[in-house]
Amino acid sequence: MKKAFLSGINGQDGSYLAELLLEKGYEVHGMIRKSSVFNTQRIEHLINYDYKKNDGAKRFFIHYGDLIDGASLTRLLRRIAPDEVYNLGAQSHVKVSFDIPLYTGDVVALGTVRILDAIMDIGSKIKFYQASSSEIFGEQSFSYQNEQTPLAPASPYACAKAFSYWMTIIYRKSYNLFACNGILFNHESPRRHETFVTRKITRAIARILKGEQDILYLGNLDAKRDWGYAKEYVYAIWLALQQDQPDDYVIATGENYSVRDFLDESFSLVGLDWKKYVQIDPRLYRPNEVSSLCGDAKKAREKLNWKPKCSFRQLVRLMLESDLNLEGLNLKDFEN
Ligand code: NAP
Ligand code: G4F
Repeated sequence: MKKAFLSGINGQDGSYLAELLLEKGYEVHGMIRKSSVFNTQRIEHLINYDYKKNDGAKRFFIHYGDLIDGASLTRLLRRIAPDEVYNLGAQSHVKVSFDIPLYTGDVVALGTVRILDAIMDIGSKIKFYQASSSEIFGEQSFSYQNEQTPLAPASPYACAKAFSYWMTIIYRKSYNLFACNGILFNHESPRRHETFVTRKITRAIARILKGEQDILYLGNLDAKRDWGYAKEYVYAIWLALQQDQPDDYVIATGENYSVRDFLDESFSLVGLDWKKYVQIDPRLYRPNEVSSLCGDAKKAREKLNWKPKCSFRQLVRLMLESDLNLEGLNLKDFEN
């Protein structure tokens, strides 16, 4: 039975990837950091569900640790001896990274090296996945970004991700480590944190319909992103580590839409005009915005045989449906 170790297991991707690995029969070990409030909301169903091996022993484990604490990482990896390590943990908010650049760099950039070094200490047979990001491309003149596109990070977060992207490649080349980067474009789901724009919008619509919110404050409505469905993207993450050779892959839908498009699509599903609710708050603008990102995932299609199925419209719908349900509402009751 394969063993996997995941940092960031309580994040959007960590929770979906843990589900996938458990379905595939893995023993799954997830790392959570100590926080003053409960931070296991996305994996409660996994903790409470008794995943068992054939011999009746448990298959799902949670451990305390932190990407800024290298000793904890080495200790955990030595004790668990995983076959695969997925580094999904991060201070993942681009705008927040301008406020806490040092912390972001510590977690996102140095945290990756701490895991790579722990793997080197223990044994280089471990396969390693690094959660890289389309943000490393920054502002581009190319309409589509792929594995050959030069990096031009535009935020502390992107710069830290660019550092860990290169360190993953450097460790692969220098020490023959099975280390892969997944360069994932934006991917969303009902488990997306509410501070990201898609979920902020769908959550607000549900609250507006419930009479709990009147105004939705947003920043730049013109930014365009290539938005896919997180559940499909974690399958690509897993596929990357099942190949014979380590490599780097862009994972994207190949279509992009603006924040304004997302507003049009989501509000119109419940028969509302977003212009009556949305107000621009200049504080939500970034000091340095990336105006447009759109991925070319040809390599993943050809080498991993991966392609996304969920369309932009389906994604908006499934997120909205989920947020309405959380408020005790039903999307069908609002559709024309
Ligand atoms: P997420 O929901 O923000 O999850 C990140 C997780 O990292 C959280 O569970 C968080 O723990 C944990 N974390 C934060 N600081 C940590 C630390 N110091 N030590 C250990 N864990 C820490 O992010 P996601 O959307 O699932 O994304 C997963 C990864 O892919 C991230 O690295 C992100 O940067 C990257 N990525 C995401 C996207 C996207 O569109 N979603 C696209 C490209 C790349 P708490 O729960 O305690 O906060
Ligand atoms: O939802 P966002 O915060 O996502 P962003 O910045 O694209 O980053 C996400 O995707 C990256 C992959 O490309 C990941 F690496 C990263 O970890 C994260 O998951 O913002 C999307 C766009 C931006 O252009 C932003 O300026 O929406 C715009 N926006 C407009 N109003 C807003 C808001 N973003 C947020 N978070 N909140 C707003 O009120």
